[in-house]
Amino acid sequence: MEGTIIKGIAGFYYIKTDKNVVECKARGKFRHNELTPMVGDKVEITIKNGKGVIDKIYPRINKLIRPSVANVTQALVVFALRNPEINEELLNKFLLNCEYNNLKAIVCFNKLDLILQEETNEIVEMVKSAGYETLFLKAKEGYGIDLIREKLQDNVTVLCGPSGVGKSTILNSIMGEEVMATGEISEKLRRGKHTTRHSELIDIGNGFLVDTPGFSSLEIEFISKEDLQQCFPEFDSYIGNCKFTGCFHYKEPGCAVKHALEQKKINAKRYGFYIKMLEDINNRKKQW
Ligand SMILES: Nc1nc2c(ncn2[C@@H]2O[C@H](COP(=O)(O)OP(=O)(O)O)[C@@H](O)[C@H]2O)c(=O)[nH]1
Ligand SMILES: [Mg+2]
Ligand SMILES: [Zn+2]
Repeated sequence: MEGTIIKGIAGFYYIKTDKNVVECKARGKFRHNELTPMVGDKVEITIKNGKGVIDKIYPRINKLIRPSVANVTQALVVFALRNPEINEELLNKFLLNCEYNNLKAIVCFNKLDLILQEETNEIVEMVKSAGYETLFLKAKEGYGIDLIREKLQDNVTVLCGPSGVGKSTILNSIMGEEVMATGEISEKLRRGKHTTRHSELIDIGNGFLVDTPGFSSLEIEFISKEDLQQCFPEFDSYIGNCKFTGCFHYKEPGCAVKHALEQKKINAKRYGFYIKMLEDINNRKKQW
C-alpha cells in the first residue's frame, strides 16, 4: 500500500492511504541510511501481523526546515492590506523562500475590509507584475475562503506570513467544515496552544494543509548568487539574452534584465530587492 505520512509521534508514523490512516513503525534500515521518515513523505507500507511497517520512502521533491515537512507543493503567502502595514522586503523574502524551495506561491492579501475600494497599492502591483497569483480576502467574514479551498485541491499547502495578518483565522475557517466532519477539530482544541509538538498534515479531502505556518525564520541565508537570480521568475525570459554569460544583472554592460527594467517590463521594487540581496551575498563573502 502507498500513502502519505501525516503525523509522527515517538517513533510511530501515521500514514494516510486511500482507505484509512495506518499506524506504522519505520524499518531499521532507514536509520542506517540516515534517512528518517518525515511528515509529508510518500511511503510504501505493508501490514504484518496487524502491525504497519514503512518499507520504502519515495524521493522527496523538497524538504522544508521550519516546519519540518517534505513534499510541500505550494504556499499561501499571507499579508494584510492594512493593520499591520505590508513589509515589502519581508514579502519579497517569503517569495524568495518559496522559489528557493520550489513551492508555488499564491499571495493572499487579507483584511480587504480595511481599505477603500478605490485605493491602489504599489506592493499589490509589484506582486502581480512579478507574475504571482493573488487572492483578496476578508478572512474574518469568511470572504474568499471558498477560493482558497479550491486552490488547496491536490496540493500540500503551507501558510506563511508575519504575525497578525490572519493566518490562524484563515486556517480555522478552512478547517471549519472539512475537519469538523472527521472529528479531528476536537482533538486540535483539546491539545491547547502551548504544547510543543511536531507539525502535522491536516487532511482536507483532496489535499493536505500543514498545520503550522512556514518560514518563521527565513531560510535563505546561504543562497548563492547563481541561485538567487533563478528565484525571480520575471527574470527568466531575459536572463539568456545578456551580453555576458555569468551576468549578475548588476553593473555589467549589455544586460537584458536591466534593459527590461528600463522598459518597465520588470518592476523596479523587485529589481531593487534583487540588488539588495545580491549585495548582501557579496558582503557575506567578504566577511569570510
Ligand atoms: N479587519 C479584519 N481583521 C481580521 C481579518 N482576518 C483576521 N483579522 C484579525 O486580525 C487579527 C490577527 O489574526 P490572526 O488570525 O490571529 O493572525 P495570525 O497571527 O497571522 O495567525 C485578529 O484580531 C483577527 O480577528 C479580516 O479579514 N479583517
Ligand atoms: Mg496565528
Ligand atoms: Zn544581465
